[in-house]
Amino acid sequence: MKHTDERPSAPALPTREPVRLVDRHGRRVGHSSFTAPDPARLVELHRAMLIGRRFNQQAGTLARQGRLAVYPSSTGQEAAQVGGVLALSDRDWLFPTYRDSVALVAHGVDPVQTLTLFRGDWHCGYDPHRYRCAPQCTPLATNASHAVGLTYAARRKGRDVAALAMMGDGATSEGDAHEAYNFAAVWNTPVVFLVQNNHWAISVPLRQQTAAPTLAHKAVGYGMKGYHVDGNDAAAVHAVVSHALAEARAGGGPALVEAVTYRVDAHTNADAPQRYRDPAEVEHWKERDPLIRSERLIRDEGLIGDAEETERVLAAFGAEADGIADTVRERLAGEDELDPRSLFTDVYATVPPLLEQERAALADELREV
Ligand SMILES: Cc1ncc(C[n+]2csc(CCOP(=O)(O)OP(=O)(O)O)c2C)c(N)n1
Repeated sequence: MKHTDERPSAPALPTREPVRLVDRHGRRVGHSSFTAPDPARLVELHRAMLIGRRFNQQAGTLARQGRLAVYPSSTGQEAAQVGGVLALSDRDWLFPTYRDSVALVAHGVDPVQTLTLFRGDWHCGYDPHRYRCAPQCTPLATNASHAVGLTYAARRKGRDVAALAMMGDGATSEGDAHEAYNFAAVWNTPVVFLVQNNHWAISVPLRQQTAAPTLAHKAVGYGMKGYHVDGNDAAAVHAVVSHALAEARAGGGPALVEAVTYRVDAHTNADAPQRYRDPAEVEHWKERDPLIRSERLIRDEGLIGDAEETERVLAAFGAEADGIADTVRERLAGEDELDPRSLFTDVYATVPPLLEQERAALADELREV
C-alpha cells in the first residue's frame, strides 16, 4: 500500500549567482546547464527589445501629454519581458501585469490596443482569446491564479497549453501569489511564473520586501523549481524560460523564474522616484542596459553578417520601431467616439437580468440627452 505521507524529493536550490549567458559587455559566458539561443533568435530578441524600448518612450510621452491616463514604463526590463514571451508557443497563454506592455507587443498584441487600458477606455482593449493573452492585471498577483486555472482546465480537456504568468518582486509577497504557487505545484499545472525583480515596488526596496536569499528560493517551499536569472540578459531569460516551459509541458511541474532587472523609469508617470532612491543606483543599472549588451554581441560576433549588412539591418529595426511608435502616437492622439453601452458587452457570456435592466435604463437615458 502506498503511504499517504509519501513526499516528493526536494527541488534543487536556485543558484545565488544568476544564470548569465551574455555579460554586460556583450561577451558570452559559459554555463553548465544552459546554452544561448541560436544567432537568428538572438537577433530576433534584439529586434523585439528595440521595438519595446521605443514603445515605452512613446507611451511615456503620451502619458505626459495627457493622452494616456497613466503609463507604467518598463524601460530597462525589455530583456526579461521579451526573453520570456518569445519562449511561448502559439498554443500558450500570457498572463501579464500593468508593467508588461512590451511583453504584449512582443507577443503580437496590436500595439495601439495594448495601450487602450491606460487611456481609461473600457475593457482591456484587445481580444484575449485572439491573442491568447489575458487582460493586463492591476491587482497584484491575481493573474497568477488565473494562469493556474486556465492551464488546469486545459489539461483536464487534454489540451497541450502552457502559460507564462508575469509579476513583480512586490507581488510575490501577496497572498494571491502564495495560493497560485501552491495550487500550481499541487495540481502540477504547466505554468511558469516569471518574476521581474526590478528592485522596487513603487517606493519599497527589495530589502524591505523579503528576507529570502533570492525570490527564486520561494519556489522550493512549494515543491517547484526556482531559477535565478540575469534579467538584463535576454539570451539567459529566453533559455531558462524555454527550458522551464518545456519541462512544465512534459509534466515536470511548474517553475518560478526570477529575472533580476531594474526599473529605470518612475513607477508610473505619477511617481517621483528621486524622493526615495539614489540616482547613482539608476546609473549603475543603466550600465547594464539589456539593449547595449545584445547589440554588442551582434556586432562583435557578426551575428547578422558583415559590418555593412549589420548596419543596414539594425537601421531597419530602428525604422520599424519608429514606425510602430508613429502609429501609436497618431492613433492615440485622436478622440475615439466610445459608445457608453459597450460598458455592458464582453462582461458576461449570458447577461444577468439585473444588468440587462441597467443596460436598458442607460439606453433610455442616452435617448433623452
Ligand atoms: C492587491 C494590490 N495591492 C496593492 C496595489 C497597489 N500597487 C500597485 S503597483 C504596486 C507595487 C508593485 O510592485 P511590484 O510587484 O514589484 O511590481 P512593479 O510595479 O515594480 O512592476 C502596488 C503596491 C495593487 N495594485 N494591488
